[in-house]
Amino acid sequence: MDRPAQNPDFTIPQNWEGYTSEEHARWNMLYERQAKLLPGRACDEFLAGLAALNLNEGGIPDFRRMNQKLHALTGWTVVAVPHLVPDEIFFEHLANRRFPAGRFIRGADQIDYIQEPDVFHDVFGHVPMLALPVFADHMQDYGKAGIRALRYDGLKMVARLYWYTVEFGLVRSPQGLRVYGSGIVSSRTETLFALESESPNRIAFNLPRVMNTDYRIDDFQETYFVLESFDALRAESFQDFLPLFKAAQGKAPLVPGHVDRTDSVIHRGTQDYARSKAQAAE
Ligand code: HBI
Ligand code: FE
Repeated sequence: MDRPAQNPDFTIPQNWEGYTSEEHARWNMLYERQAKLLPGRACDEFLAGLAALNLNEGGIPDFRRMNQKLHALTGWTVVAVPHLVPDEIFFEHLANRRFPAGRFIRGADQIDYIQEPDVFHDVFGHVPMLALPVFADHMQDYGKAGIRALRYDGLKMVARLYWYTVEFGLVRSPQGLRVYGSGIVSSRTETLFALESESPNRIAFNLPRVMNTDYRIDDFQETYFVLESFDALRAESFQDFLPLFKAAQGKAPLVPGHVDRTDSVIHRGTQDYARSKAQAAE
């Protein structure tokens, strides 16, 4: 599985027939665990997308079958890639309504933490939201914005936007806060932490604020940003980011746990978790 022949756009065949029964069983276990946890915690849009795509037909989804459903809903398809792809390749896929997904599944010894996105994170985590038209359009806009960002020194800023929304976003619902970010919904522990822990900040989404805030890649977030709605995300993101890139030039980004006096704070975190982790590392 380690060095498959690769196209210039980094795609490879999924080779669905190549998965072992242990790998399919691992998908089923992860699926069942999250499907039980997410009602009342993930937003309705995510749960509707998950239900529409039949990702529990038995084992790791066959992208060919899944794509028939997804493409009919929003014009997106999922393509298999071996690992993380270069930024420009990633953005080019998104700008053309293709989502690059890892085809390997995490090992039995890494059920709760993986470094690189596997098929469970990429498919269970990302694809349900791609079945929602406004989010599907936003993801394409994001790909186009990413291509421009590479030209204008804005990569870090668009990557932060992606991180704090697509990967680790929360959204308000009439019944309370809900998760939709793929890094959260594909993780049992982070679903509970993001919603129920006293430790992290929960702050209303604000585009320039988010684009100027560093993030952690190796642990739970110190701050989660909360959308009013997916329409609001698309509306705010559908703008030329160039003035924002320029305004940020030469300024240090905010640290992940920062709370600003201009923030609309929903929950001021204790940061007990981050502090205990930092102490343990000393
Ligand atoms: N590649 N396969 C894959 N998945 C990603 O999420 C990804 C990537 N390459 C680059 C990248 N993400 C970043 O550019 C964005 O998250 C900003
Ligand atoms: Fe992801």
